[in-house]
Amino acid sequence: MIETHRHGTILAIQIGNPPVNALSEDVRRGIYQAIEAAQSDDGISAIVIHGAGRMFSAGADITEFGKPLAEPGLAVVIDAIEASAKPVVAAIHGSALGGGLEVALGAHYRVATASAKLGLPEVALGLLPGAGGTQRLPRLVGIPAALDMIVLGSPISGAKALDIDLVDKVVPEQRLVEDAIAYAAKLDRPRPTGERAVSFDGGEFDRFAEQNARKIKGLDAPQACIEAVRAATTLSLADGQEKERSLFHRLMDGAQSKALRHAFFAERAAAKIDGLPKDVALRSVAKVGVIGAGTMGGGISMNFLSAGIPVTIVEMAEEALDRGTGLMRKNYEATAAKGRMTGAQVEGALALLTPTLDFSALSDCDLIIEAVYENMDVKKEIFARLDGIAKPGAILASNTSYLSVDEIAEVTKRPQDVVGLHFFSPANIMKLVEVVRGDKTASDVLATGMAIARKIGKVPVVSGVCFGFIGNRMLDPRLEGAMEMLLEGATPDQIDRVSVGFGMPMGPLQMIDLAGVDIGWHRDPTRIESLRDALNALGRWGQKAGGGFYDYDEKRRPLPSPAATGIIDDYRAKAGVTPRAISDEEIMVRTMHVMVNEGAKILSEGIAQRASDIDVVWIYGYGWPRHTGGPMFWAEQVGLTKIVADLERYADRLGDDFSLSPLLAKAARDGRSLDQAKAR
Ligand code: T1G
Repeated sequence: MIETHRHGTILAIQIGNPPVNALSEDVRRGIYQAIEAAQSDDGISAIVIHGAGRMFSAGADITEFGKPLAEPGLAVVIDAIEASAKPVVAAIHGSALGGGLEVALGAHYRVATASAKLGLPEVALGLLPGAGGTQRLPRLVGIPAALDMIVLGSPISGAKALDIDLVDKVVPEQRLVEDAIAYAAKLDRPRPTGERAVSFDGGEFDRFAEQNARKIKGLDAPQACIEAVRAATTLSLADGQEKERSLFHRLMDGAQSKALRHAFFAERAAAKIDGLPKDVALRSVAKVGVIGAGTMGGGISMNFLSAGIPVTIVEMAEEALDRGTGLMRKNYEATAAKGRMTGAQVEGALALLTPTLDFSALSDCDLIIEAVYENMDVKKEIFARLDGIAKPGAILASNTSYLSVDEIAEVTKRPQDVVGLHFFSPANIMKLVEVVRGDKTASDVLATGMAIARKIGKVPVVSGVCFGFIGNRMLDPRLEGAMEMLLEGATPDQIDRVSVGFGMPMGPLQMIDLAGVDIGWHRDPTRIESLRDALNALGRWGQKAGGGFYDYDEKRRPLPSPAATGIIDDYRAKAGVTPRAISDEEIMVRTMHVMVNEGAKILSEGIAQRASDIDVVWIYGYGWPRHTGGPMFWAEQVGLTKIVADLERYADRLGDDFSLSPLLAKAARDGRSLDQAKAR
């Protein structure tokens, strides 16, 4: 855990707690004892603290949260560092995050590598830096930089930290400890951060709040972070820490932090494939093939190109190929215009792209992703051809969003090499990838699918094979409920407002407008068998046609549509429906509770490995508000008994094909979580 080494009169304290040097109880005690012992050791003139392995420290040990805190608490350790009569230097490489950076702030001086990542991401866990960070950082870097790092959780590099005086020196990684020791040997006095005053003009807080209003709206932690930083401008260090501590404990006990900590661990749990050895040998993916240069094929290709992986993209016709590659360039240039990529990076990425009409060009690809029209016959034809072209051992993936990977695999002689890689649109932006394991998908193919998704910056979740996998299968009852209530008397805005008020980025009807009201439409305007048919028949195909359930302004903001209202009223009249008032509670049950019910079925069927995987799908695939933890975590916080009772209360309106999940009913009855109920 903690090792100390002497280098002349310099004491080096090494934090060693793999994999991320979390500041667990033993680490805190070890640092505290080493600092205290050094005070009375005349042979020591200065102290260096550094991390073993790949980083300085990822901060407090999050696994200890919720348990009684063992002394010494982190703030006590950091106060002891700052109170040291001998200068203390923090030597930072890799990550210094959360409490890790707070340890460095307690030190009197800081040395870092240029590529080090220094940050206070506690706000992402629904917390705030609780060991002096909100008080010491403003004293070192001023209010604007402190607010960015603390309220937005934005990390900075060692090089940037030097620019803003957060670190005193930047040194090469291979000489970090050596240079820090040499630097410490020249120091003759401590430099307590707490003795500094905060320089500010008072306007920073208003300017920050104005610029970031949307990002922090409705979230407890950002507001508390601002309050704590403001305290640093008026209170002494000790009083400011008192304020920080009380705000921290209030957040820790709050629902939002519990949900955000759940989401943190859920994302990491999703990377684990039950029953698969952690070290299964992965297949090498040096070259990727993509079939289809449409919106999805282009977006998928960009992920690999941006990660430096060459892509051969195949289309049937020159015009489609040119349109697809043109759209990729346009998307890259839009990113560059926002300053997120340089022109050279754009050209570098596109230089790795090989557009072709020649299907056999895929023969040297290690992973081939089919991203064509969502039609099983088309997909089967492509996989049959692939079987004869792809090299042995190539992974054959379909980007299908609903269809059976097993059925697709059956047309090949290598079903073990077939897997689903379901990207979410826009594929170059959305982080979720459902990695769909077929009955015959080999373990190393599944593991490679998960690893390559992470390599291109995605969040992968394993799904079994069913219609719609995890996310879209839960989306279906949500959309059906919305359409039914629209027919029964609710307005589009009333239905969507419930979801948006809950924190979803958009409601179900806005989502249909975005995706296309005409998706799955039979295209016969004379055949009107549903509300969607009625809208489609009159060209109200959604945003792409200028309007669907809503009209849209020049900024594509949804507006109530008199035209859509008229079509809906006419359809109701023809269907003999007398509109009725529908409560927000009913809308919640028929668009949200029904998803939880479907999620419980997905869990009980083994399509999802664990309830938290379903949460990850909805947070990263559909924008479920992270501060509520995802649909399954949220349902457990609401209480499964209440969820079941609500569904039963509206049973007569949930349609004939609705059935309550037995697992959900059992978990509610037994007072257990869904995972516990499944395990019994
Ligand atoms: N505590 C305990 N375990 C942690 C941890 C932490 N702080 N950070 C990561 N892990 C585990 C993680 O669950 C995984 O476990 C393994 O380490 C590898 O992590 C008082 C209150 C540092 C950028 O928010 O951002 O300090 O799954 O897969 O991709 O003010 O980990 O292998 O069993 O993420 O290389 C604030 C959280 C804490 C940083 C490395 N700190 N960590 O990424 O590895 S609160 C954070 C990260 C705090 C103080 C407050 C990342 C990373 P397993 P990984 P990675």
